[in-house]
Amino acid sequence: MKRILVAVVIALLASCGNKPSTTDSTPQKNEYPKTGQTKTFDLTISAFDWEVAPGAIYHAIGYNGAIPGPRIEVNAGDHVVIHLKNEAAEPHSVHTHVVRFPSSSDGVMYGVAKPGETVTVEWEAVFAGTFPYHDHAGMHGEADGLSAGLIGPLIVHAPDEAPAVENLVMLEDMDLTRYASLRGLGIGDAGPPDAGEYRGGHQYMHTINGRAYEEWTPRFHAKVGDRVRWRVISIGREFHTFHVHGHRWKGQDGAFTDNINLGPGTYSTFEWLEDNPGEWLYHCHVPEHMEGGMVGIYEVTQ
Ligand SMILES: [Cu+2]
Repeated sequence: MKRILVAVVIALLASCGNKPSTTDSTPQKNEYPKTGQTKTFDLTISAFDWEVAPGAIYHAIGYNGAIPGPRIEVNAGDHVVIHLKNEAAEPHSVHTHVVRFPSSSDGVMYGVAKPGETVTVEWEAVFAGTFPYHDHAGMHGEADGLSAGLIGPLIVHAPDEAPAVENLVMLEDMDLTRYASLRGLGIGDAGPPDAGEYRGGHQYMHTINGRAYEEWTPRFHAKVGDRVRWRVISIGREFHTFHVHGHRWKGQDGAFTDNINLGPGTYSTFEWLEDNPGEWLYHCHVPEHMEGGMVGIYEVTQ
């Protein structure tokens, strides 16, 4: 009898181990309670020319005329409604990561806007963090939409988040065939490359927030003593790293790092208390990607 009781207790303990811990307060594992608030956004998909770098004109398709599209910024627990209007020539959608939604809002088989159509998708933003949203029309139609520019950031603030200077970074790989002109590579009417214009084999291909090279990518600013929060999303075709000079932060494994790995469709939110003034590079550490434009400047003043 005693042996049976021990076996039952062991079996119960084993089954408990398969369930989510009720004491785990990690936001990625536990949903935040609903706020009762609804946040509504209008996204219009259209074709437009986008300047990836001075003179580098890209035949883009994007959300609201920019790469990336607008920030969808909400609080954890908010209900999100998006009216998606498609003014482009092909079906497109808006799909996102780490929210709860019905399959009708997935943007793959359902929730897709045909040319001229407006559809509504709804998400429950119950997890905090930084995530991408992007086109996902059709089971295999994702890559073209992403490289055309149909990408954007979803920022979900946790209720206990400390106020911070926030730096948003979207790493994206641009498609060389979509350029109307490209200085240095002699595409279109840009003319032959001048001496010294090449900076790498992947020139103008790798971008930060739709822009290439430090003269054109976001220049981030902070002051000593600021809490600085980085929201980094990788949404292109290739694997990147994200490296900031002169700083380190706690990576997802809890160890300190100054360079994190980001595959396509991954993201990271991290922060530090600023204590190192100066002009610092931030960039992908793959040499061809950095030489191809994935580099910017972070300036810290006293
Ligand atoms: Cu890279």
